[in-house]
Amino acid sequence: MALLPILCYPHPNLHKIAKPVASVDTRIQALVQDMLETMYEAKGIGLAATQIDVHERVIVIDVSEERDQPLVLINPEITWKSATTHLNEEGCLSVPGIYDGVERFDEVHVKALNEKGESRTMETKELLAVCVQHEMDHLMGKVFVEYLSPLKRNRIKTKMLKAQREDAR
Ligand code: K1U
Ligand code: ZN
Repeated sequence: MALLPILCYPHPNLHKIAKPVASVDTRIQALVQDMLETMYEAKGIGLAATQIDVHERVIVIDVSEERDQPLVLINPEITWKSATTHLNEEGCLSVPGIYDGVERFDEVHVKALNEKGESRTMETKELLAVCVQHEMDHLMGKVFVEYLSPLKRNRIKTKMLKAQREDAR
């Protein structure tokens, strides 16, 4: 297993659109293990392959308190969305230290392959539903700050670039 570097906003590769996984083979299973290790080490509740500069439709999630219920979503598709939405506070491992409100569907049903290549449909709500929507946005090249106003987004971009310059010194 390996810890993988996480791309930081505004890295241009965060805007790449991920391609479907053709086959859940040993390469994808190794990628999933590395993504889980990286997510747990970063203390995140989710991670999309886009964030580690791999542009294939793979997501890992664990919203459990005990951090012992990993979920693997390969080629995820939302099959149903609730009529209602809610403003939720979100963070992102690619935008460290920034939290803000994003409107998300309250519940979504998602069909995906697991790490064994088996197709499953999950009915999600609360934090899991928010996390699924956030991670699926990453696979489409969208970072949560793009839901914020241009003013806020530009301030965040400037702050991130300044922090990255200081880290590079
Ligand atoms: O995709 C990511 O960058 C992971 C991200 C997932 C996420 C968090 C919160 C709402 C939606 C999606 C994180 O894990 S950020 C860090 C974190 O653990 C966290 C932040 C706020 C609330 C709950 C958890
Ligand atoms: Zn994120």
